[in-house]
Amino acid sequence: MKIKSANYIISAVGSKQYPETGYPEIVLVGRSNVGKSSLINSLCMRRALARISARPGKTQTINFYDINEQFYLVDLPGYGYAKASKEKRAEWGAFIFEYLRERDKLVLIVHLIDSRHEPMKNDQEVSAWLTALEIPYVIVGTKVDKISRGQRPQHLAAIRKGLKLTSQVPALVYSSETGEGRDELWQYIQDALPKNEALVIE
Ligand SMILES: Nc1nc2c(ncn2[C@@H]2O[C@H](COP(=O)(O)OP(=O)(O)O)[C@@H](O)[C@H]2O)c(=O)[nH]1
Ligand SMILES: [Mg+2]
Repeated sequence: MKIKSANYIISAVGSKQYPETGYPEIVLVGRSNVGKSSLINSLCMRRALARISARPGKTQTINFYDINEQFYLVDLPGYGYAKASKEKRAEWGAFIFEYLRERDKLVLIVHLIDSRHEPMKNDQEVSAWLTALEIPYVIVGTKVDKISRGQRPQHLAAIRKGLKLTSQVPALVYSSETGEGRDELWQYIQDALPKNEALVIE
């Protein structure tokens, strides 16, 4: 796996700011604090590509990262921030929906779930909603370094059950601390990219 370049492009607050290069997009979505920014940094082997926020849920932006000038990793705003108002939550849905509706180059949705806990109600709702889009969809259980090896299958099974995933939906575990799961996730990303893009990744 070779990352030749990884660059932050923009934190979009509206659709007019979305890039227009037409690259394929890999979307990351998850609860606030699930480890999305850490995963982006870990995937790209960069320490500070995505900001790791100590104050989650502050701004609702869609962040685009250009990888190898071939595709984008797209970081959607986290949902489920405990202190967010009802209005903010509705805003999340509308913003994300607009993005998902407008972009025709979405090739993979990566849904992050904290592998330590059973999926919460909003994880279930978002999962049902994302699956209905019929875009390739993969589950990533984050922070797996916090779980002993022996317990991992149980935790992954609990995620599957909680989200009512069909056996076709792949689920893997990830640790941004150790890099565990990195190669596996890149493989899914590579498989999701159009052939000519995939060739660039060694
Ligand atoms: N142990 C461990 N902690 C993590 C991992 N990923 C993220 N974290 C921690 O979880 C918190 C939230 O991470 P962040 O990436 O900002 O989450 P985001 O809100 O989803 O972008 C931070 O304190 C991170 O250091 C991981 O793989 N293992
Ligand atoms: Mg973040």
